[in-house]
Amino acid sequence: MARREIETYIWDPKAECMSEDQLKHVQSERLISCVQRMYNNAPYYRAKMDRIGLKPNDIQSVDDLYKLPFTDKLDFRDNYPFGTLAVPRDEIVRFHASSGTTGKMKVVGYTRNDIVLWTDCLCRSMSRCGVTKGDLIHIAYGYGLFTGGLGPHYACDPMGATAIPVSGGNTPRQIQILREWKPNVIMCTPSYMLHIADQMQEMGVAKEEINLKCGIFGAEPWTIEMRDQIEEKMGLRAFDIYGLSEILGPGVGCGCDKSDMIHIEADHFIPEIVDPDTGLPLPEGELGELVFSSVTKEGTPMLRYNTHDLTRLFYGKCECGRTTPRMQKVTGRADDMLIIRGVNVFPTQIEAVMLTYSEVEPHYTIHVDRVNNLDRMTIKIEMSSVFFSDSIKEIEATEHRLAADIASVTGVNARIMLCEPRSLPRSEGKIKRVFDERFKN
Ligand code: DLL
Repeated sequence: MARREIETYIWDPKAECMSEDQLKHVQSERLISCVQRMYNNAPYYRAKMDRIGLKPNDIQSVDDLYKLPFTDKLDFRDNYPFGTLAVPRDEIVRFHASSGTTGKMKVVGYTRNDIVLWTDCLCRSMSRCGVTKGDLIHIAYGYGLFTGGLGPHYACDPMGATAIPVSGGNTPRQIQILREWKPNVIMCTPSYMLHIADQMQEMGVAKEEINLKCGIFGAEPWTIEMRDQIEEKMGLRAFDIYGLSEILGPGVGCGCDKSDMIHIEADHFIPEIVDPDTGLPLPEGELGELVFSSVTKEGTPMLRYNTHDLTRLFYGKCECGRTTPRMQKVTGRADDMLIIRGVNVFPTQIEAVMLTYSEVEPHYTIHVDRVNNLDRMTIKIEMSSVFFSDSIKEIEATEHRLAADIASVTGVNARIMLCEPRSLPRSEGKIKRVFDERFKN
């Protein structure tokens, strides 16, 4: 099926279409100034630099980035709640937070300028997906400490668009608004969009009764196959938006209408890909961990923050006209990667296989446990309601075919359990699909 055509826009051509040299110049100036600010105002980072004898003057351009020490989620844990701020607390106009290790949240502060920066980045993202003046935007990301709701909410104003702050949950009400208010843009997690699509089907609401031209989905890994399903089920054009609280929230990067990759706002967030084992920078196109330096942030700037998201970076001009670096869709997290009997397995690999089967729905959970000291992976997948009425024999045959296909892609034999339609948990936010029982006492 041909993908729906929609008109998209470049919000800020000056920033999004710079030459390589211009971008490098802007990044270098901003990096030098950020290192200086961090050294002077963020004692935890100054200590990291002192430990390796690095002075702000040692950083003269973006080529020196690799000399700087990394930061990661442990810096938030160790400096909880406000120790990562690089400005006095009373210059912060808003806090957001996401869950961190050992129950301590990663707390991020935004100054007034940070909010303007965030809004500007989201205007770039949303224009890239075809949002324009007069659009009616259904925001079903959670509002609150999570960045998904309030970030896009405030970007609607400068774009001249109208926000409907629905937040997550209460799916029948979401559908009522989609049907009666007829928003033409929706923003939520891809798994929640599928859940809404299912509920619509159950309630007998056809996609022709709603009016969505595009959906801006993110906050969790999803595949191209899942994107195609969403587009088919909802009759919209689906875009991938990426971000993390520690760096900004949504809007660190977003897809365009000409490629399957995500453009990064690299004048603000300098990306690198590093080897997960050695931490050494990897060249263009190599798979590794994504690292960002948020050089224009004031409240909580981060230098060389390791996201642990696995992806690849590509440079050069995109067909859409932008020259900003592009990252491939995130395939998973280095720390989410499952190692089953020594083999690295990503949930997205399993999802991609599953979605080629018309007998099943894209709702699944992966369970890993250990029997007689051997890892065992069980994948529960929901059957489609049409297939569910078929014979046990056919169900078993499909389970075997799925197991064989998944084994050939991942290299791991898994037990497949096809389940009744609507029997697996749904999510109104980020979905938890992996249940690893191996390391519990
Ligand atoms: O999820 C921010 C966000 C909100 C992004 C709404 C997009 C839309 P956190 O809760 O801090 O922030 O989680 C960040 O989520 O490191 C990735 O592992 C994952 N993630 C975010 N966007 C994507 C995406 C928000 N488009 C973590 N594809 C990140 C894959 C994503 N993973």
